[in-house]
Amino acid sequence: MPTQMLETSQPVAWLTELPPLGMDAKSIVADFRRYFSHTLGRDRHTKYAYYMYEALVLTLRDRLWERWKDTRYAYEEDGGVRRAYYLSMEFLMGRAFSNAMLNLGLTDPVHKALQDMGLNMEELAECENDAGLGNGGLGRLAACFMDSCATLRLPVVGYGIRYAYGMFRQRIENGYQVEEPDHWLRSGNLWELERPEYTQRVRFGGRNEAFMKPDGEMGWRWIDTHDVLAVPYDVPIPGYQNGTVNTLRLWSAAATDEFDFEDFNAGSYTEAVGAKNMAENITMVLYPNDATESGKELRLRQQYFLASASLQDVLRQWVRVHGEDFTNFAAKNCFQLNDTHPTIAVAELMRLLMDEHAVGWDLAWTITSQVMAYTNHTLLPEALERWPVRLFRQLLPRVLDIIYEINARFLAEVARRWPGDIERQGRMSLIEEGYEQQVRMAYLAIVGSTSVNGVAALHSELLQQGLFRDFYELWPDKFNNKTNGVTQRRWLADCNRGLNTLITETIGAGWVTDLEELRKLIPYAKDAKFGAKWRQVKHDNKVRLAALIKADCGVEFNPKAMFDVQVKRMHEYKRQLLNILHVIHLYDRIKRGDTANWTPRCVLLGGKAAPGYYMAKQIIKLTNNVAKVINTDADVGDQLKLAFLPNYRVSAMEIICPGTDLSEQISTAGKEASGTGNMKFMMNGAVTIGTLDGANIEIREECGDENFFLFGLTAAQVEERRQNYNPVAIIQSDPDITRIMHLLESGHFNQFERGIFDPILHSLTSSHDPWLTIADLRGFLDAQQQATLAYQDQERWTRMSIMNTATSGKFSTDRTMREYNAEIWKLKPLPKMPLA
Ligand code: 17S
Repeated sequence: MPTQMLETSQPVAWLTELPPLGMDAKSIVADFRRYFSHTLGRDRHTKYAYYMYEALVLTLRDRLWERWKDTRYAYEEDGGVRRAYYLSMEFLMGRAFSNAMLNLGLTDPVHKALQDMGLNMEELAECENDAGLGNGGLGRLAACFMDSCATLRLPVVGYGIRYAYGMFRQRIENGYQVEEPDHWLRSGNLWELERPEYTQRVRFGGRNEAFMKPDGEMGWRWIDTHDVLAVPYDVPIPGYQNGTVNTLRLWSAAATDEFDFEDFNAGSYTEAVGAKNMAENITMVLYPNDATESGKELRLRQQYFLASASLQDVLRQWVRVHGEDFTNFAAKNCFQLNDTHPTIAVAELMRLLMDEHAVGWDLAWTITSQVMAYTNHTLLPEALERWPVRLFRQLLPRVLDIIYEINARFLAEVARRWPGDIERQGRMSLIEEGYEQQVRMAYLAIVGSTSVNGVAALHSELLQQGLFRDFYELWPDKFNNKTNGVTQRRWLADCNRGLNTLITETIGAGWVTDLEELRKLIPYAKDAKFGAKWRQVKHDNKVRLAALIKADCGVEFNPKAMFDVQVKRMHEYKRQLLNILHVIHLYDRIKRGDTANWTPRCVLLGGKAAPGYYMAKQIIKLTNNVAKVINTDADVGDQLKLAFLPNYRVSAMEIICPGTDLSEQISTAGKEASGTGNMKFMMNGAVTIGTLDGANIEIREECGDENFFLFGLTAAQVEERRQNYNPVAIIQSDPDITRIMHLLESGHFNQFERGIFDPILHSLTSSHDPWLTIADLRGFLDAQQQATLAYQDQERWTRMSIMNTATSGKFSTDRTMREYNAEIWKLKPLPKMPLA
């Protein structure tokens, strides 16, 4: 046992309250200077922005640390308050610096401090790497949830994985995506606190052995395992100016000592050291697929590693206070499963309770099925996780046995409810039969949970009527909706300083913690003077965005043009292709001289493709080729620009959404579970062009039909249209579409790369195209023309923009978290903190 993991018997009476740290510019300057010189040991020869950034983080961090301790103590009141744990394989945190300043209420003092020293804040902030520990919406949602829980003073702990390599960095080479490793921890991470004292041991492999328990019952032992240590790193999550700092606990894998000794005894020193990697591999890299299951053994190891370490950590804390009495465990704890990725926790909690804490099956199951809650994030069949039984048996034999037992008891319940309905039993079984038996993780999550929710009204409805229909019939009360949100602290207050100031001057600052307050802006939508200021802020944000695009794409965006933006993961269902077809249409009109009453447009796309997703990568290449033709054509000039922004990430979105006029949310209806980028754009005064999909439906309900450009088939119509879909007939009967397709087919955008876009053309023209892109194209072109006309009337556009921000209140994660808490978690907010 390393000495740091052993408690001492020495007293802690000396550990009394320290005086609170100063929150003024003067104290900040003093700390900053001391950290730079004494702690970091730098001087005038090492005047690097990075060291100044470090000194500033250390200064801010002390102020987080003192609030963090108060919050931890508050968790322990009355033998421990009821808590929720958010289990997620992804937390897409982005940068912490600016958010920490905002939530500590230090933005102005730090500004003043730096100004006094003559330092430039932006340059220091740029030193921080994004924590890219997530793929997209699901991971960023977890991060927004953490912010809102801390702001609402909810006792919620996040549990995740500390990947050494986060989401890959994307470069564009000859128009193609190239992936580079994201070694985000290279220069260390000052925002985390390693806690080796809370290390857990996670087991893999081995076999099951039966034995007789003292009471004569049969018990199982899981033996001959290969163990890995899980070392926690805690990340502070400050609430908004409320003295509360919650915890995000990220696990990192380390080899055990025995791991080495086994091989040392065999006399192979180098092999033993080399074998360490096998254990430490587990948390090396984030899987970069966002919608297809990977099916890889290492991924299952990651999932079990997260679930087991987190559950053991919670049980350890429980036993420390309550001993081996678990009667109140379910009253004090609940676990929210972020998709099926951590769902193995259902079986693992059963195992830990039974095998490690001597709880019988019935009580263990009562506890487990009361504490688990499952959130589904996708309807795409290819995203539904299934793990081969064979893999489970190899890696987690004891866990597999428990899953079989859960299934047997569950199927008996199905049989009681629907006697003789064998087909239904087969459909609902946790084990899918076939060439290879598979564990259906979503079904395990439903059976093992007290709550199952989707992430937008339409999505939850489709889950109940489609994907999970059988389970909805069995347990209608388990199912519910929790429409997603985003945190307005990061996604408006912090990333859009200009709008923050204008809004706060106009209606006060209440909206920062109560977003519905933005409704007070509605009367100002018709106020010409306010409108002019609104436009000026948007213009300034567009200048800033244009500078980013110039720097990263080499393309000039004129801030007077309409900024039309689609940034999100590259996926066929999100239909970036539909967007490009519209751009080609505009290009075609310019080339034909059909430009009477033209509105200049600058179209921005950005997003990563999963490295193995061929079509998504081709769509990136197509975007870049079309961009090259358009941007270098003298006839086009300022009337139309197209750019693909490489390496889309959280910190890029913080510049993109404030500078956007038109937000593209154009997925095939029924495919985008919710979307959250759509909410960030709306909040920042972009108008949406979109389908009736995911949260778009609720966005349109809030802002009103007249402030939203709607087009496309509904989810029901999509299902119907698939039966008789003939894209070629549509192409032939619509001259605009004929010309667009002709430009593509003629090789105009790939003159020296013949045939490279054939797969794209083939999918667009196939009657089996699942995304029905051509079916929605006419409607899309018309809606785009409506947007153009609206934009020509700048007063009208400004009104629409203001109305979008003013009615975005519903899409705060504060509302989302209140709903989770009222209906699932039932936590009591922590008391007001001393340093609020
Ligand atoms: C998204 N789902 S990112 C939905 N699933 O597509 C959005 N990732 O519509 C929604 O707004 C968002 O969730 C938040 O609710 C996502 O293996 C699935 C996934 C991730 C990783 C993986 C497999 C699947 C590495």
